[in-house]
Amino acid sequence: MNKKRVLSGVQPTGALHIGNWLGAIRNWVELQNEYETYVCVVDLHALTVPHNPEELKANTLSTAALYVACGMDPNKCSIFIQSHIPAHSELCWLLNCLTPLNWMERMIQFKEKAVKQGYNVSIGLLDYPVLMAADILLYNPDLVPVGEDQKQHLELARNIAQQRINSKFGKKDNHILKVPEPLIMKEGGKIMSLCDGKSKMSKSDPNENSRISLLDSPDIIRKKIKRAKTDQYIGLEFDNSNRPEADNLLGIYSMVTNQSREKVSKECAEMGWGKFKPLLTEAIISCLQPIQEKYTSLSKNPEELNQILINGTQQAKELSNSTLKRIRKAIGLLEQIDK
Ligand code: AQP
Repeated sequence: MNKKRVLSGVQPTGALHIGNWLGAIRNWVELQNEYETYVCVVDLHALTVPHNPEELKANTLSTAALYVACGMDPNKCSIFIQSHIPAHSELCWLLNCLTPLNWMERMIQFKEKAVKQGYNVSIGLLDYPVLMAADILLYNPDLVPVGEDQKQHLELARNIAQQRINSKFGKKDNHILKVPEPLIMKEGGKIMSLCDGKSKMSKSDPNENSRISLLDSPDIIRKKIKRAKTDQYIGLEFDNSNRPEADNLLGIYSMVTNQSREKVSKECAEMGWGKFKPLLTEAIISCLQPIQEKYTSLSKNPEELNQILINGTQQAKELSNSTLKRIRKAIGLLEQIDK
């Protein structure tokens, strides 16, 4: 029986942090054993906010290397860079012409990021969810792993596939595109900033101390956890809305030690911050150590990563080109005549 297919990606807008790992990449590592898995570095999405070209190049490469360092196995999945497959941009244009503007204006992420950028906000940022729909629909996945923050974008991709492509241009029993289902991950829903338990840990937060990056040295991790915001209470607990920092840091501790929430709740119920923070620090350092070692070894052998990306691109191109060809034909674009 054919395996079901999943697709996901991270945008190289900065150094990957433990939120990206616990909320996304660590889950993909499990998924690749069960599903036909495609993961990409969505560099075209990183252009939707102001960027520095040299940093973008470096972040794109290090994100791909971190996928492998975190356990994505090129023998079990296809790893590629979004912009290496022109079909993403082309399908984005086709979908742009079929997507009503008022669907886009409702997107929460656009509203939040647009406020931060003010009058300088780009059309690309408004269009981000259509590009994401193109990324997804090109690969006809059955499932798309999504965190809380991306649910609305996946819903848009489903609506475009169903209402704007299949219903308008497909035949009753012969759909052009698969309408993917969300795969809601059990763990790592939302890791919050170390400086404010109510806002999401983000690569692009200007305050470095708000996040633990996957490549932070043990000393940096110690400093960041030492500075992390706490409260005046003794004893760590989950789900107390007056204590978002306790909930967040205890959640991280539970995930990095692979212990249940019940177990860590009991362990830390009477513990003061002074005892908890060193415990959390050492747990983070030791679970990042194998990732950092693998990353260092990959950096010493760039040819290995290159080959992984060449193979992944080849596999992704075959699949995406066949979907694009089907859509082009269905919407009435004349087929190219090869000599
Ligand atoms: N704080 C988080 N907690 C849990 N999961 C998270 N993800 C991101 N931040 C957290 C998950 O990581 C995947 C890739 O994210 P992305 O880089 O494509 O977009 P993002 O959600 O916008 O990530 P950042 O780090 O916040 O980047 P910037 O600052 O550039 O916006 C997604 O599956 C996401 O859910």
